[in-house]
Amino acid sequence: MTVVQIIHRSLQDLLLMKPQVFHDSRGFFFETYNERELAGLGIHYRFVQDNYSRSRKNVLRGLHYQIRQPQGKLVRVVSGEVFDVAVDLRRSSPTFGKWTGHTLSAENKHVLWVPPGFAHGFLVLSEWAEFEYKATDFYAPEHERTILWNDADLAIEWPLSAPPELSEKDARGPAFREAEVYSEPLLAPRPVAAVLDPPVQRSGSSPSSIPSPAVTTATRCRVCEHPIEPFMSFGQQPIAQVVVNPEESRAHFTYELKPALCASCGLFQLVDVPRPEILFNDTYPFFTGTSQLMTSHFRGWAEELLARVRGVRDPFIVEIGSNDGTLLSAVAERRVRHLGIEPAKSVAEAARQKGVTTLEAFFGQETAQRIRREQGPADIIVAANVIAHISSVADVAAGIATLLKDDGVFTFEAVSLADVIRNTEFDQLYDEHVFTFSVRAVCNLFQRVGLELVDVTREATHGGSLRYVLTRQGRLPVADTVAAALEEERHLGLEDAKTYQAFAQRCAEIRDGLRELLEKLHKQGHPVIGYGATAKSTTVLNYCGVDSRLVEFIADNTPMKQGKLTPGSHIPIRPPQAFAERNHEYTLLLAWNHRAEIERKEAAYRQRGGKWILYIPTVAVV
Ligand code: DWN
Ligand code: ZN
Repeated sequence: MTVVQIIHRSLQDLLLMKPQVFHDSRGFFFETYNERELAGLGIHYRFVQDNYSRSRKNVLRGLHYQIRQPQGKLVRVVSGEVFDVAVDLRRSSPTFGKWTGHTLSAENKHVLWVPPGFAHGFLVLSEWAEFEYKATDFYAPEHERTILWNDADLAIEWPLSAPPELSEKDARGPAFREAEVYSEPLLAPRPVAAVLDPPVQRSGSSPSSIPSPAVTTATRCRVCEHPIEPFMSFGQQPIAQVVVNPEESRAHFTYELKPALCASCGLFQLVDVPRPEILFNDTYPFFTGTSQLMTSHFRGWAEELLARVRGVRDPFIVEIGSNDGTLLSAVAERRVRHLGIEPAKSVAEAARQKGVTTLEAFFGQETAQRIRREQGPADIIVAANVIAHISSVADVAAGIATLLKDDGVFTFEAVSLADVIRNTEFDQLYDEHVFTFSVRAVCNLFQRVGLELVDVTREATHGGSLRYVLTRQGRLPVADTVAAALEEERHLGLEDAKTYQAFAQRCAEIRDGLRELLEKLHKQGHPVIGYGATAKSTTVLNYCGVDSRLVEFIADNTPMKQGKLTPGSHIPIRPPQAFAERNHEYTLLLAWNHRAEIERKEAAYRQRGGKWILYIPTVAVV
């Protein structure tokens, strides 16, 4: 569709366009849709459904919208004439609550782009009208909502000559004031074609099944909607845990890894985030149980949780992101009622084999309501290294508040922002870690849903994590640990932009230092082997430009990763035996958070003079 004129931009993001029409003696021709043209206008959505209707004069259809799976619509009239209305329902938009009306007809051939987040409707002005539109998401009746067409606050000036003909549902729509609106900002997609070139190949999910938009870009904080700006960039990065089959195409999907700090609520977040379905699916290769340390850590935590519900009748423990069931298996063994929620099939299957009841789903308000309805409220909701992975974290928080029993406890662990900044753990930043939480940001986030942070403790796992305990407001006394942690963050300057500039500078120094060291060893003819094909290593290898020239292979004990190549850098991944047999002198320790365990397992390497290359907090050979 060659757009010859943008006629109107009456509401934020809405576009009224006039396509180029070619007339000759036979009639006329015009393109009704052209992906590239629309991308040029900033419309990067993939359209998944076309709808067509015919209606008589004075029929009014609307005002319709879907509160979840919001649909963007590209609308036009094929025959006749309508008065087409869109109402902006996005609270974060400067035109929230405003309406716009346009005449669309077969004659003027105007095309209207109604972005997701708007209610839409039309009134037929001609004897009959045929109306067609493309939608960016599927029809979902359970999420469909209506606003009363003649709501007094909206005061839409329909060009009516008689009372309109309405469906029963449309005649009974709620007033705008009572209607559900979009309280979270709807993130605009980035150009999909540019980043999917050519797309990644994964077994069981063809590239074309990657839903659009592949990457969302936040210009506002995902929780408080304050504008955000990245303070640095780690460049284009592949998906951290899509290990590549050597036989398959090596071209890969990328997104730009660039973090930002919300100056209002203190939430540290990535600006660009790939869609979760691309990350967490049937080929997700991270299994908690690959580490003895993590297995015993989760066993210990499970014991603490079981102690908390001792004496409670028929307690119910829910884990969000239950992975391979390492934590819940201890609960299942005691025959305590439990439910693991895990969207990645690969690990969910492993959990079921351990006797853990597992629901394959993403967690949010909707899943929470369903579980509460079917199984009752939870005494404990637990989550390890997952809350920070979900870009719709506000919806997750709401879901937790829904599912939790009145005197229930929500406890979770996440990598600590203080540690990431203090130790320059830049490799903790990758697609899965949408957020890196500070205590302050956690307080602000959960306060919104009536949950209070009552305790926070340090855990040594993953290079420095925090374990948070929350309850409904005022249920338990707040431990001194909370004020102490907040004070420590202030002292570290976590609210200060300069802290992040200095962090960026240190990251660049590590990148240059590591690269220099690896180049030097290469020139001297020393082979370097990597240890641990971690998600973190994807950031390190791609940011520092390290490939199989500088690191011969990476040893890893995860069967699903062995025989594959690392994402982007394409370094072969081999089982730990290959490491033991290589007889080399230098190893880049990419799983540095498991250093003690790995050094113990590979004691023979040290004994024969092997050295470890570290890069956190600075580049060192030990
Ligand atoms: O948050 C996350 C954390 C919990 O786990 C996820 N987003 C993804 C994942 O991150 P990671 O891959 O950086 O985690 P790990 O635990 O540092 O990964 C360790 C890797 O090293 C695994 O691939 C297993 C491997 N390994 C090994 O080969 N031998 C680990 C140990 C302990 C070993 O002895
Ligand atoms: Zn914020």
